Amino acid sequence: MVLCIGPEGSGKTLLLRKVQNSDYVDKNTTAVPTVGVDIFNLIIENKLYTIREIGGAVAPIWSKYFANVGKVIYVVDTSNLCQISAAGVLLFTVLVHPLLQKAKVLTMDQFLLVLTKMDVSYRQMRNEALLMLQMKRLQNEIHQKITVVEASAITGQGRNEIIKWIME
Ligand SMILES: Nc1nc2c(ncn2[C@@H]2O[C@H](COP(=O)(O)OP(=O)(O)OP(=O)(O)O)[C@@H](O)[C@H]2O)c(=O)[nH]1
Ligand SMILES: [Mg+2]
Repeated sequence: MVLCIGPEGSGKTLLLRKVQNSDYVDKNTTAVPTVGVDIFNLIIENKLYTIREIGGAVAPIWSKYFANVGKVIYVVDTSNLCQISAAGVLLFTVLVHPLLQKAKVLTMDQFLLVLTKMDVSYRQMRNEALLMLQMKRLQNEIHQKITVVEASAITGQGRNEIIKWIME
């Protein structure tokens, strides 16, 4: 099972809808905050993948879902640098959680960091975001690889990379 988490309003729901169906989302599509959990089923090459999004509003109970998780997608809003430090703190608490360590999510390159809303971000904000998330320090501390993808639910940027990563 794939778990999708990230701060409130970071763009998880819209991104997963876009991943599910590239025609579904355009610049007029909106999403409402996820109350609790949302399930997205994805069929790729006749295989079913289930992605479970947990709303940012219930971040304190994300860890309840860590037990049987195979992969984690962490979504950050690149256009909102004010929110990014908070996103980084949350990310750190996720990465060091014993259940995820136990689930070996971190030992097998199963952690995807999605920098989304790139359609409303500047190219340089990617680097700014990674700096603010303290990625270098994080990578050193957890000794594991985190894959980073730039994405947008509006333009579909990153969609193929995300699908490929889910299938791996
Ligand atoms: N410009 C732009 N806006 C986006 C993008 N993704 C999401 N949004 C907008 O950001 C807002 C929040 O998006 P959601 O997908 O609901 O965010 P979420 O992470 O699921 O939020 P919670 O469920 O509350 O945790 C909505 O108004 C979306 O329309 C994107 O790639 N580009
Ligand atoms: Mg949502």
